Amino acid sequence: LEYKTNYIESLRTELVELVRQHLTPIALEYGFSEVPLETSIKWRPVVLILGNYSSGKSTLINELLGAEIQSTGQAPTDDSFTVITNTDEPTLGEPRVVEERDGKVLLNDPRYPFASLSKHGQRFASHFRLKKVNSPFLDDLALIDTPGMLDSISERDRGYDYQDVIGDFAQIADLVLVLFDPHKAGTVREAYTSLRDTLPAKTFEDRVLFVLNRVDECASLIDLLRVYGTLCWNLSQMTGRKDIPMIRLTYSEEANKARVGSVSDKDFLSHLHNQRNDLKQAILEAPKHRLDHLATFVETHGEKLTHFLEALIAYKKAAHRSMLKFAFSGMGVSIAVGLGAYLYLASQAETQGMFDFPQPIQIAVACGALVVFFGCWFALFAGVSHRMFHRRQLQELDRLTPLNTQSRRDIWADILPKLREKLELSRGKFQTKVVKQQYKSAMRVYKKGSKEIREALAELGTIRPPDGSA
Ligand SMILES: Nc1nc2c(ncn2[C@@H]2O[C@H](COP(=O)(O)OP(=O)(O)OP(=O)(O)O)[C@@H](O)[C@H]2O)c(=O)[nH]1
Ligand SMILES: [Mg+2]
Repeated sequence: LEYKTNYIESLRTELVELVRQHLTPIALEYGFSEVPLETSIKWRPVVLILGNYSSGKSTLINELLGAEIQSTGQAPTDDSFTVITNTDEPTLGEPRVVEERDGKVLLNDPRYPFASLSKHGQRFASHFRLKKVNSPFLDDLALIDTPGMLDSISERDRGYDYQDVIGDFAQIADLVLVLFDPHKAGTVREAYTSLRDTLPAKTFEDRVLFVLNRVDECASLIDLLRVYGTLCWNLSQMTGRKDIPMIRLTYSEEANKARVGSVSDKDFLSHLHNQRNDLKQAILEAPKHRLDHLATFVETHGEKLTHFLEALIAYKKAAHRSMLKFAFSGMGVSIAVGLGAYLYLASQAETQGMFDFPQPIQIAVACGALVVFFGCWFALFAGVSHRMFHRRQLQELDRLTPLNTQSRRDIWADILPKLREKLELSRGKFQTKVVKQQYKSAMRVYKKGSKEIREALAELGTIRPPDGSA
């Protein structure tokens, strides 16, 4: 197990280093990211907790930490994003908040992975904070509590783009929990759309856990089934799929006990297995997702950047071909001009006795005319020809690279604006050698990095402690 941990750690370091050296410079140069790519993956494993307001996010977090760290209550209680992580030094005593940081500091601190969130502005920064808590639950991971999703549009004026922010956090997170409660099982759109748009499709199912929380508040088993059905229906409307992701059914024993004036028939609860502990276990396993997350990270960025560079190289190739064509036609015309000059001289010599030079000189003069004409042709029209080619290319960028698979088409849609910008700004003049070098290096990381890590993951899957429980 020790070996396994060390192995994971060294693999992780190696991968982060590969990204830093080979992918980040490209991403920065072409504007795919404002901060080094590895920023979001170099920190600790992160669990992001999303959900409707009052779905019990903070209650769950407090239960995991073993102390009242987050405030809880009916109605929207907390409109902040709170990162909860361990203390730098081991701190004895009951779990409590040992240190707090506010958003502005947090966004600018290079030790944390949140630099990319600075773009969401002041309003977001003032709704962002970090708490260091001395709870053993945080030994291997950090939690992020979020403001609840709201159901009415008018309530959503938060002063920053909630969906975008969620998307950015989701990219940092190794595991995303989405909590619903029986009262609002219909409000799934706000979270779902931003998750779908930012998380790579192939890891979506591994990385997102759906939870129907507060099930103790259902009036009866029938009521629970109705709520469950509603949630399934809404999720499938969102995903466009008929198969429903696994939804864990949980409730807080404590909150349930504290409920006053309960009138519901709670007999059904005794038949229902509270999946609270399973959920806790799943959260504790978030660090295991880190390698997979890294592999996917390298693959997504590798694929995107190599496709972009591939397009630049293809552009250059086409430019080269077009220039060659231009030169050949120029050569053709020049030869005609040279030949014309020669024939003219010869005929003049014969009929009028003018230009009666020896033949070698006539030929030399004709060649001279040819060269001068070609030179002028080139000087005058090469620029025009390139501009025409450039304009034509910009109109049909889609033809630059093969777009034969859906995933390539998706990536293409993503990189097209940047490609257009790069070509327009450089007017198609950039160094092919540099781009080719970048392509080679990105391709190596993309193929090697993801292959190595997938193999390692497969291997790790086979290493088990003697009791076979891991
Ligand atoms: N019966 C019952 N009540 C719960 C459960 N979980 C939370 N509650 C109560 O529901 C209310 C809202 O819980 P919070 O944990 O504050 O919910 P939240 O998702 O953090 O809400 P916001 O921060 O406002 O988005 C509190 O009064 C909790 O005591 C549960 O499983 N069962
Ligand atoms: Mg809360």
